[in-house]
Amino acid sequence: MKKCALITGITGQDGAYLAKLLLEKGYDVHGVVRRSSHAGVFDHRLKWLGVSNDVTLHDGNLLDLSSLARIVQDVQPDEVYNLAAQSFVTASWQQPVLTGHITGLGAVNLLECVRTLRPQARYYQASSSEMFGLIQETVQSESTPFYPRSPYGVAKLYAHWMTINYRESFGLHASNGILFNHESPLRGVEFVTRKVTDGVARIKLGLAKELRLGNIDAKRDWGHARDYVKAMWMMLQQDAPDDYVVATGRTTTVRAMCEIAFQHVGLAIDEHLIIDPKLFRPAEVDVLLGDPSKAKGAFGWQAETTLEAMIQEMVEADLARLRDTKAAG
Ligand code: NDP
Ligand code: GDR
Repeated sequence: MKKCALITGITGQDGAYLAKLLLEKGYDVHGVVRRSSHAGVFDHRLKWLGVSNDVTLHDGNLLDLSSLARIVQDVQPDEVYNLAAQSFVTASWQQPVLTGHITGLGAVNLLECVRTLRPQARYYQASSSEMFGLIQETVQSESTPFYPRSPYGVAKLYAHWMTINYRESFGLHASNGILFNHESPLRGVEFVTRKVTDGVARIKLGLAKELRLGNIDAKRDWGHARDYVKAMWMMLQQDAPDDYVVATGRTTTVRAMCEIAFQHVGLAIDEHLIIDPKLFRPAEVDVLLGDPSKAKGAFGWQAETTLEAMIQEMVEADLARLRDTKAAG
């Protein structure tokens, strides 16, 4: 019997990579998509990966429990991956209530549907290293205390604890993946890696002169989304549900990540990079560095892609995309 997976956030970066992985493993893959006035462009990431015709999409919204109930009832999934969220940290100060509804309470809407309609399904919650926030320990593991620094981080922490609560209260097979930053050519352009690779590609092609960034002293533990979705799947294959940190174990400043991109195309960073105080955040997470040893010990997961290889792949993808756009227009 084919296994059946339901993915919320299937049109996002991770949703697309996870859909591809599960299709390769022989799953029947279903995804939740919210209605958009831009019909037709919503699944561009799935198209980029060549899987848009192989997944079944259902109209629904994490804010609307009735839509999720209908979908869970129809699909009867074996595995549910809750990847949908308002996921941009900066936007969470501009829309803190909406972020709380989608990123926090939205997870509970889905947990309720699983609990009442499909309790045997295994559930994955997309938790985040943003929950660590103001760092209490130099290297963060599953036992590091949380101290979120943004409305997004607070909302994620609520969903994280509700996932644990549903596991302990109702015996659901529900796991939290505490994922550190992960990127790819499918990353939204508002996030710093993709903003940098897109900006560097534009400068290289003569379409822009400068790149404006905020706090380039912040440090992040960056991995590749393709590697990280494997960890999500592996978590749900374990006999017992649990919570796992997923990270590379290496941290790098935004500036050093930027240098990789500029060097790749032979440009000097100091001739193009401008620091814009307007892009600094009301509260910053200065440094993140994860310890993935629990995931490695439990199911052998480890990051496969270096930061250098990933940034170069992203720059090349942005160069190709911009050249295509230029040629077409
Ligand atoms: P993206 O921002 O690329 O994707 C978010 C997805 O959520 C999109 O498909 C979006 O749909 C969907 N969505 C947003 N609001 C709703 C809603 N109300 N109802 C239904 N769907 C909705 O995120 P990523 O793929 O990067 O991340 C996946 C998950 O992992 C997120 O929960 C994120 O917070 C979390 N995470 C990400 C990390 C990272 O570094 N990437 C690290 C740790 C956690 P639409 O296309 O319509 O906008
Ligand atoms: P983050 O990712 O907030 O860690 O959340 P982002 O790429 O947005 O920021 C990383 C760091 O770069 C600094 N920075 C800038 N960031 C952006 N976006 N734009 C800029 O111009 C800029 N200049 C400097 C930021 O201040 C920050 O320190 C991501 C999201 O995917 C979350 O959903 C996820 O949970 C966490 O990663 C883990």
